[in-house]
Amino acid sequence: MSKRIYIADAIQAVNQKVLIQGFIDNLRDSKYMAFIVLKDITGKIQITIEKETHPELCETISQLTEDSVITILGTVASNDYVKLNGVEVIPESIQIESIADALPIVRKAIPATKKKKALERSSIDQRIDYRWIDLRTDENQLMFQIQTTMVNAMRQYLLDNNFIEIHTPKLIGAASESGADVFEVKYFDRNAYLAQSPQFYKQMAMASGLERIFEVGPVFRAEKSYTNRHTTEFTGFDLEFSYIVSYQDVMDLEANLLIYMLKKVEEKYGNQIKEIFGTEVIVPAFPFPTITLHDLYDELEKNYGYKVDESEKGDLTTEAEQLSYKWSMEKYGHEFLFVTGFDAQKRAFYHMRDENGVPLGYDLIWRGVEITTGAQREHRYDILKKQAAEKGLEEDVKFYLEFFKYGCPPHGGFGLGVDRLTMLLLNLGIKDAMYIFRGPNRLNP
Ligand code: AMO
Repeated sequence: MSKRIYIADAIQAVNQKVLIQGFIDNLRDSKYMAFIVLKDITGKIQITIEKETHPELCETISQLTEDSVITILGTVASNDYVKLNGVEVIPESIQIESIADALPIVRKAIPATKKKKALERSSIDQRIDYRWIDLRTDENQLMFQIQTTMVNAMRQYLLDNNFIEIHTPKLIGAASESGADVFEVKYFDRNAYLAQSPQFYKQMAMASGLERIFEVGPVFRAEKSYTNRHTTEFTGFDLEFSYIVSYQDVMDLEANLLIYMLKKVEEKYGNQIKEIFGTEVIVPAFPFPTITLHDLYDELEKNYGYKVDESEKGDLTTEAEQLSYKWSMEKYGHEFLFVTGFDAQKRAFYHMRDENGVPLGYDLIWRGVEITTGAQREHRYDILKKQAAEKGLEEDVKFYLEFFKYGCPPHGGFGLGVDRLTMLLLNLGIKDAMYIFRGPNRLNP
């Protein structure tokens, strides 16, 4: 028995005998001929069976269905009439590994033919019910290859800049972001929480002298949001580093990290992303434009007549987030925008504040969606304790405050949502961009 090879390699192996395996992407079985398009993670190839010359294969072929998994031993032949790469496999044997029932979802709209009515694409919620089948499409498989390159490039950038990768606990004793959005879980005879971010533990690494750390891991949010960018569990790309002078250092690092990543993605997948997802990967220029929240509201009102009540101006509204994209494209031709100058009431207690009480932090908006919150952190024990107390958190975060009592360097960092990055890069909604979405009404599959 020969060894299985990838279809992409089989396409190159003209006149050679190959063993290939995969899903049946397309099947046409007529009286004299049968054509199978076989797909694996690397590509597709046509299998051509002339029934008269291979009567022994007919019984097997009659059992086949689309999406069944088969093993083919055959010879690759070049044939200019074959649209798919000009090659076909003439099989010696076909082995059925697994037969697929009729599929319960329509992954892609099917246009009407003379014999059959058009079929609409199933909704994303129906497709998530059968996500493993939905993930077999070329687009979805490409998405995860792109995401791999994306995360890998960011990891590589940080490793090249002396960052250490850590893994913090996801079962924790206190809410790190807001008490309202935390999942409580039973923990023996008491309650624990699912981490809403690695915030406390990435800062602990600063107090541990690790200087520069990052983590890629699950983040849980008990938010009852039904939007195309919220989920109750996502993958966070978080980092923290010491001896910064200001939060500008954090913004600069993030901008350079994203430029590096988008360059890698563009080089490897730019053309395919354009062709398959219909959107361009633009490698942004350094520095990214920055604006204060106050000035942004002024600009949005001046340019687009967008008005919000004074009471809402301490934070970014969703509409302002979306409009800010239009503004930054018109003003700077830049897809990214840093927004600073948030109201301390709306921001986490751990952000350092300036002499006027304004948090030294930012949000980063890409294509009209927040992808990051970052800040210089308050590392001075007494001030941090006071800021926690102001938000009524002093008792809950007592263990965290201890991190700052025995020496801790000045530091800052940010949290970046991997699912949002993927979604924006490929112009998708979050449900399409995640391996399996989790929402208030979605815990299965
Ligand atoms: P924040 O709460 O802004 O900041 O989260 C950081 C980033 O995580 C992503 N994100 C989400 N993605 C999908 N669904 C959600 N419900 C969701 N909530 C957040 C976004 C967001 O910008 N500790 C701080 C970060 C820091 O200061 O280091 C924090 O968690 O992309």
